[in-house]
Formats: sequence, structure tokens, C-alpha cells
Amino acid sequence: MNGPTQLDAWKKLHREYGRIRPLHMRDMFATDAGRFDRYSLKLNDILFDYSKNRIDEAVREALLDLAREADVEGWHERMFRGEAINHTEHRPVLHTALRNFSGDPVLVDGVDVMPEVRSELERVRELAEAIRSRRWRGASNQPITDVVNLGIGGSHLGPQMAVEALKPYAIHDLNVHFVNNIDENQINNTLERLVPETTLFIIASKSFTTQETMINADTARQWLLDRIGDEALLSHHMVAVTSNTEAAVAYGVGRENVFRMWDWVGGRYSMWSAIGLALVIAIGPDNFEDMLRGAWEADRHFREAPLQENIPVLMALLGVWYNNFFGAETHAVLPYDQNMHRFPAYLQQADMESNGKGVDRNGIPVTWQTGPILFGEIGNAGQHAFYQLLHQGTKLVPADMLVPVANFRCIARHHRALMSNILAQAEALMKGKTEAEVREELGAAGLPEEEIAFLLPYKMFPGNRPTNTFLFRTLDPRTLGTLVALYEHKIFVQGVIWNINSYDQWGVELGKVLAKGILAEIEAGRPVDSHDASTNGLINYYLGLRPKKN
Ligand code: G6Q
Repeated sequence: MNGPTQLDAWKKLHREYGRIRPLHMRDMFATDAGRFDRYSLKLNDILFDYSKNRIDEAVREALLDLAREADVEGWHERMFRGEAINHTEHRPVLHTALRNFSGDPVLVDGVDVMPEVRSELERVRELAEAIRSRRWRGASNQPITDVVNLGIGGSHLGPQMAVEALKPYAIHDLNVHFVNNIDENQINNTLERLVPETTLFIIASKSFTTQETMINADTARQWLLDRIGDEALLSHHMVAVTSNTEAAVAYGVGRENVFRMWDWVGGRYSMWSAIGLALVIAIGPDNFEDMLRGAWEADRHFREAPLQENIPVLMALLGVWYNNFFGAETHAVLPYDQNMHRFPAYLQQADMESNGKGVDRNGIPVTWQTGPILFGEIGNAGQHAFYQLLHQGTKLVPADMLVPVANFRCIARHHRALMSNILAQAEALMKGKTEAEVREELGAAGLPEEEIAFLLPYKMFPGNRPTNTFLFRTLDPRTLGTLVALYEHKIFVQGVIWNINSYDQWGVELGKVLAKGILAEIEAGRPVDSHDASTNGLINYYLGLRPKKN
């Protein structure tokens, strides 16, 4: 494909956009009682309502044509079959193999990777059970009470998001911490609450070279040594997850405590692998397996459901509709569940690192918009912060709202109020508030006509702001797995339509390389003039002020 703008469906969508733009969803609902039934789908315990979108049958058909013409189905088969669709790194993209319960082989270079996947999962299970059952003992024969995941990006965000989301499923006498940042505050704040003899570090790094993770690992290692003294005992307190086994062993991690990753799993798609070790320890192997099963069910749905009933395909197409035709720059993810508070951050990486690309699969700069700016926050908190802009600002911000029907420890009064909030917000964003409604409201409140006329423009809401609602029974491991996998596939479908490679991340490299050079200059400690004036100025200012002992 040369680019989506050449496709017939794209041109048709332009015409459809001109037709639908003046229409208001409020009227579409008023004239069509079947809209909810027609534009909502179910997958297991998840209801996906996409009826509050600026679409009708003709738009949906044109969007589905776009998916057909971009060969979305051909591409997902290529992915599932293990073709090297990450063409700039010459790699297959097979996070789906990590949750493949079908019994079918998954071939990479002609070799079935499933036996390895299963045996690694079994090793993860054994380690997690040893720690959870207190069989695993630290240097002074005490059980582990605290597990610290040292990792960043894809080796951090997924497990952390899921540990938070699945808190009700975690055991209580074991704390799981995450240290991703290189600033000394985070590791200091974490370590000062812990005891070396009862702490286990997971060095989670696919490459085992990432600066942030390795500096944190060094600090953790020294902290252990200062107390435990004997290097040989470190193996009781450090395990690693990496595709660079030899580097981990050379670092001092016992070979039997190095868990494997594969280069066909991208970092931001790796929470299903041993990178999820901290999560497995927290919620237990059976719950982790339920999460994998939930993801597998989403994989099957993505692969088998016809396009018009395919949730990730529809999520993707709606995103393209607003991104490329309405000119929306952003997409908001608004979970109404405090345990999902890291979900937007997780998706931010999954989406923006995957589809934040400006060059197409042929190496040519794109002339169409690619991935949106994704942001989000817990819904209720957002309502009292940035929803003002969603309702009355000048930007169109399509949003996903996610809410469980019940919580693990449900307090009915809380939950009823929560539900009323999400439903009211989605309705208000869709309907808005007309002049007549404002007049009536202010009149009923007894305001004089002059005051009503003054307040009118401020109190009106344009509405017509699209939302998808995900309503699920409860946030259990299976549902979380399904939700995350749906988003993964949505990202993939958008990448296919935009004709970009969603699985490389060259944009992350430049800063890393420059930081290395600047670190050397900082360590040398002499004034520099090798950069632009601003960078020179900042480095020299820092060198002049930094504490001399550092
Ligand atoms: C994800 C990216 C990136 C990566 C981190 C950590 O897709 O590749 O976020 O996960 O840079 O890398 P390591 O796991 O190699 O430390």
C-alpha cells in the first residue's frame, strides 16, 4: 500500500465527513431508537458501546471499507503467523504467542516457539510460588516480604499497571514496588522502607543495558552488599528477566534465576512474558494465567470476528475517523476505577511509542496524520480537573470511558454514585445543552431575563463529543487481559491503516545516545563548548552549582 489517502474508501470518507459534520448525535439518537443495539458489541464480560460516535450506517460502511482496502485481515494473519512485520528490525511480532492456548504451534524461522514459551511460564510459576509460599529464603533464612521491579518503559509500565489494577487479587503479606526512574529520589524512597534480608529485586530489562535500570540495579546491589556482605548470597535477592542471559549472569545473577524474553516480543507488548514476574508474584500464577486467557480470547475475537463485529477494528476505525477526518489531535482514556490509575500511562506508551511515526513502511514521510496524543486520568478526578475542556473547549477530544459494573469489595452507595457519574458525563458530552434548555433552567431558578441573556453563552454546551463506553462485570484478571489485548490490536489496526510500522521505536534512541555523550562530559567536569549555546550554558551552569562530592 502506498498510503491510505490513495484508497477509494479514504476519498469516500472525506465525502461522508462533509455530510455528517453538521449532524448532531442528539438528533441521531432522537430519530433512531435502535442505535444502541446496532452500535454496541459484547465480548465475554465486556460491553463495548460505540453508539455515541458521529457515525451512521454509511460512515460505518465506509470505515469498514477502509479496513478492507488496507487489508487489515491480511495483516493480522501475517502477524499471527510470525512474519517479520517489524520490518525495520527484521523481526516477527508475536506477543500473541505468549497467550496462545490453542495448542497450535507458532513458528519463528521454522521452529515452534510454544514449548519454550510454556517452559518459561512454568519457571515463572515455580519462582512465584516459592516466594508466595515463603519457601524462597533470603540470605539470613527469612522469607521475602518485598519485591522490587527495576525496569523502565515496557519493562515497567505493563506489570505496574496490572499490579495496581489487580490489587484485590494480591496477597497481603507481600509488597511489590516499582522503581523505573533514574533520579535518586525514587530508589531512595523505596529502599528506606525496606530490609535487605527480606527484599528481592527483579532486574527487568530485555537488553540488560538500559541506563536507568542498570544504575538502579547497581545501587540496589550495593545496598544489599552493604548489609549482607557476601556476594555469593546475592543470588537469594536478585533475579533477572532479559533476552541477554549472558549479561545477567556476568552481572552476578544465578543462571537459574534468569528468565527469558525473546526478540519477537516488543518491550511495550511484554507484560505477558516473564517481564510480568512481579505481577505473577503479586497475584499468583493462576490469576496471571487467567489474564493470559482473557488476552487470548481477545486475540481469537480479533482474528475471527467479522470486521463489522470486531471490537478492536471498530475502536481503530473510530480513532482514524476523528484523527484523520475531524482533525482531532488527542484521544482520552478515562477509567472509572481507581485501581486502573496506571492504565492511561500504560496505554500512552503502547499507543504513542507504536504509532507516533512520521515515515511509512516504504520509508517515505507520511502526508497524513498518524497516532494521536493519548492522555487520561481516573474519570471522577478528571471531571473536577480537565473535563471542562472536553465539554466546552475548542478541541474535539474523543474519549474512551471504562467502568466495572461491580467491584471486588463493592460498597453499593459508592458504586451507584460512580455509575451515575460516568453515565452522566458520556450523555452530557453527547447531548450538550441547548439554548432552550439553559433558558428553561435559569428561568425556573428565577433569574431575571437580563441575567439569563448574560449567562446564556457560558452555560450552553455544544455536545456532539464522541465517547466509547466499556462496561465490564468486574476488573478481574481475565477482563483486564481482554481489555489490554483489545487495545493492542486497535493500535495494530491503526498502524496498518496509516501504513506505518507500529513495532519499532527509533525515536527513543536519539536522546539515549546524546545522554551518553553528555554524561561523559559531566563526569569529566570541565566547561564545555561542543553543543549549541543553550545546552552549553545549561551544562556549564550545572557544573558550577552541583555538589562537589558528586
Ligand atoms: C518498548 C521500548 C522501551 C523499552 C525500555 C526498556 O517497547 O522498547 O520502552 O521497553 O527502553 O528496555 P529494556 O527492557 O531493554 O531495559
